[in-house]
Amino acid sequence: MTVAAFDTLDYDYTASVAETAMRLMGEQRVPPTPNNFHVWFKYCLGSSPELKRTIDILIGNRRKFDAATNHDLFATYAGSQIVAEEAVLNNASDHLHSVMTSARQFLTTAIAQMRAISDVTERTEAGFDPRSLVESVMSELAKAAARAAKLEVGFDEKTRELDAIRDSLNKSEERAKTDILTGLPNRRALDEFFRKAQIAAMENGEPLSILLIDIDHFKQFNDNFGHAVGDQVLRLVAKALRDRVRDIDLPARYGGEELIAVLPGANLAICTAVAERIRRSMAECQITRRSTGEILPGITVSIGVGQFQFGEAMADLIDRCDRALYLAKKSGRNRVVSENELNQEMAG
Ligand code: GH3
Ligand code: MG
Ligand code: MG
Repeated sequence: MTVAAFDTLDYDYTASVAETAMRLMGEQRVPPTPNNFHVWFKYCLGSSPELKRTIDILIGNRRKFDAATNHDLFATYAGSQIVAEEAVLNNASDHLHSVMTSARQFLTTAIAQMRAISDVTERTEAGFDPRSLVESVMSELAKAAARAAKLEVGFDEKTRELDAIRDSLNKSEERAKTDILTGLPNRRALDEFFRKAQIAAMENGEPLSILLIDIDHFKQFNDNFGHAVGDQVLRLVAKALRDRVRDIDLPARYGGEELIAVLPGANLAICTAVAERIRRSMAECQITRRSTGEILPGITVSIGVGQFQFGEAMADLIDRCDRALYLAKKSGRNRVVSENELNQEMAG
């Protein structure tokens, strides 16, 4: 879809953009694959300010365009957009077409009406009886007004239909970014949010931190009480997380029994404090089985915390959180470990 839009550009210009893209890819050692070319062509075209900023920051930081980064760039700025654009276009094109048809009809009628009025005016100039001419003009104007009013109703209807389509597209996009089990944003939403938060953090020089939560001994819990009860617990942890982050943060389901939160503006200490509150709320929570009233063994979580380093990929930051999380598990579970402790352990 995006490629089709490129086709409408003039040949010389397109060729020069392509040449620049190939040159830059060569300089940055980006393998010339179709997906990478798509990204860099778009970068050189300047059609996506976000893509441009991200690549400029990566180049400014002398980051390597490794396979993961290239894949991320394509998925974020080219791949997913193509899918989204296709969905929007496929769903809305019929309605847009009918609106365009109405518009054309409206203009055709309006032009015919103006001709009729101007015919009457010409007759006036030719010296006809003024009273009958005034009546003719008035009758043509009345006809024009009636038709315009009818078309306006049609337009209103189409506009409402388009509004409904836009709403349903927004809702389906929302669904595509939500995890069904927990109701939290999913990985896709996380990637998108982090990308923007990362750019904002680099531009404003503000900190950005994430916390990674893993339920302790969850397999055993599932084995003892069944997967359905396990699912309820997962929802409970999701709620504990959602309730303890701010509106500007993004809590998300990272995978299986792992939840994550991105905290813009928070440094390691603040993020660790938030993580600690989440950990404590779970440790203090008593879980009762609704059907039987049976009190279930307490659920605890371990959390790894890390702070974004200028220019790094999300995967690298999550990797440090993951290692901190592993250390939390190793040192007894039901605890929060930050990446600082990771460094201390390596030094010690
Ligand atoms: P640890 O304290 O080391 O994290 O132990 P653990 O048992 O939690 O870790 P492990 O990785 O061995 O097991 C994770 C379990 O999480 C296994 C799987 O059954 C459970 N799990 C993952 N996703 C879901 C889910 O959506 N629902 C339920 N009920 N369980 C899940
Ligand atoms: Mg796990
Ligand atoms: Mg676990």
